[in-house]
Amino acid sequence: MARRAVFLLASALCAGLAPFLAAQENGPLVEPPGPISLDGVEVRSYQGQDLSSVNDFRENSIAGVQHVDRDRYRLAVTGLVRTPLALRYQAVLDRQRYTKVVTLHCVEGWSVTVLWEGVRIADLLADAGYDRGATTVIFTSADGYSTSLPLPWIVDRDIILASRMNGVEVPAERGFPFVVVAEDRWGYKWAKWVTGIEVSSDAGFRGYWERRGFSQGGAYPDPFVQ
Ligand SMILES: Nc1nc2c(c(=O)[nH]1)N[C@H]1C(S)=C(S)[C@@H](COP(=O)(O)O)O[C@H]1N2
Ligand SMILES: [Mo]
Repeated sequence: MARRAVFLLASALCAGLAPFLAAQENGPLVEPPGPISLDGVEVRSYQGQDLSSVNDFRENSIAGVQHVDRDRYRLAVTGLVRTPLALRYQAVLDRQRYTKVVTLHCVEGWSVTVLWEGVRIADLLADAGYDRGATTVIFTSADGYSTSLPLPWIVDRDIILASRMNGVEVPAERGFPFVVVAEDRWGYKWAKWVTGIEVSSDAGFRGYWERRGFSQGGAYPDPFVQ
């Protein structure tokens, strides 16, 4: 009796395992991951305009791709402000959002046109209570990168800090969690992996590439070497 029970149990187990064993023989059950995992379907045209792909950029960052932990992330808004801020990722996302189609031109000669979505930097600065006499905003990043842009220009042009591109979350390769959409400025003004926004009166501040000879204003298509 006991032997029969063991036999039945063993048969049942084998029958149960059979489909899994068969699947194993037919190859892996999971598709191999693509080059960049996106959380949705990328938008490739918007209001009749063709968009580039999130993958059309050339990754040439100063210290390679940064992987920022979304739970531990804080966006610091500091400098000439009444109340310095340290905003969680979600706290930034929860604000009023804006979209724009903007082209990034890298000094290497390539460009990408993308539908960007994010928050107005001016809104973040207003929350911190910035000094109206300040001239400059300095951006700092997880990889030690830095660059600056004129404060009045950021306010007047509704410059955004983007968390989505072509309808998907900005991937690590493109600057997760936030990238500055510095329209009409060369690509080196588009800080990726932004961790700090500092309000300053140092209009002559020179960031990573500016210290290495790139123009401080960075206006496109003006010459970028001074
Ligand atoms: N933090 C950080 N942001 C950065 C850079 C960088 O090296 N580090 N490179 C800049 C340059 S030169 C360009 S053209 C754009 C786009 O770079 P990508 O093609 O490497 O994404 O990001 C800009 N922002
Ligand atoms: Mo660039």
